Amino acid sequence: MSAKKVFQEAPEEYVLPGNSACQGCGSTLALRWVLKALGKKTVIVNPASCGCVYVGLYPRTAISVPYIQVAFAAGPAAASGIVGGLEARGEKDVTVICWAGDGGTADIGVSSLSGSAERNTNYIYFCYDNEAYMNTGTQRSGSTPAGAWTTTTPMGKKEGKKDMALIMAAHRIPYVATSCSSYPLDLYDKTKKAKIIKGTRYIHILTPCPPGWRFDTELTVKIGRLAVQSGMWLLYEIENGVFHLSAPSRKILENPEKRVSVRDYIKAQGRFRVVREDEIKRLQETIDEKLEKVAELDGKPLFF
Ligand SMILES: Cc1ncc(C[n+]2csc(CCOP(=O)(O)OP(=O)(O)O)c2C)c(N)n1
Ligand code: SF4
Ligand SMILES: [Mg+2]
Repeated sequence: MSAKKVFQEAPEEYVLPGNSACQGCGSTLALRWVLKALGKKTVIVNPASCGCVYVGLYPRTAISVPYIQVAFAAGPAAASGIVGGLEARGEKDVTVICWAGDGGTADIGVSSLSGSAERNTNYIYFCYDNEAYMNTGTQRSGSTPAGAWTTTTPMGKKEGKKDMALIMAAHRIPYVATSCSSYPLDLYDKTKKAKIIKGTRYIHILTPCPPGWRFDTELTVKIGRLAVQSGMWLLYEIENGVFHLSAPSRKILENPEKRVSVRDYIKAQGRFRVVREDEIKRLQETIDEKLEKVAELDGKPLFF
């Protein structure tokens, strides 16, 4: 769908201006398009994160849908309770979502999230991934990529990024997707699709963060695009276990000349300043190999 059509179909804004996010925050961009796709009959459960800060302190709020803030590890458990309550009241047209950061998802909330997926709780879980614990000043999470500086990885993280989307797919839930705040139409379409599916749906969104990733605030959209154009971040869907690459990632796979080098992505951000040239070369080889494997998977079931 084109942006013009989205604004005709969903003119209402649910993320209000004047919120307390940093300038250039990718997370608020993503939430804006998610809520446009879901509409006003949405309940948001938000575990401790930057989201709690930019939505604001009671009695003020920066979003115009019902919202509850819960303890860091408890997002999916709280969402499960709300889903159960709505079902008991016979409310069928309300969408319950969890809006959680990558630390809340890949680390402290993963047990509760896995439990909800195992029960196939009828909700959509969104992980907005700024690749560190940003609300508390940039500590590493399981989702921080190798090489990235954080206050707890001063020489660059040694371990790789935990692949939460694939972990969630292994729960055999009906819908898993990845997206990025720099591709709002991709995010809008995937959220609309997820809205009408029943059961646990999981959407993992890469959301660049200027202060944590160390780039200028006007570059947020560009950095997210470089992540996808370099193959560092893949956009795909896994519907009922079948893997499908999304158009922006398919484009770089089918047209290698349109692929941006990993070096361009790395050098655009201060958080990777400790990464050496030989490490960038190795990372490029890893990405090239990953893209070859992904080409073979496209259109096929992921698991036996
Ligand atoms: C049990 C517990 N430990 C630590 C905290 C402090 N805390 C609040 S938000 C946060 C970081 C959240 O990181 P993430 O989920 O990635 O969201 P982001 O802040 O990056 O948006 C931490 C450590 C807390 N609220 N509760
Ligand atoms: S620290 Fe990053 S994620 Fe948090 S509000 Fe600022 S830009 Fe957004
Ligand atoms: Mg985070």
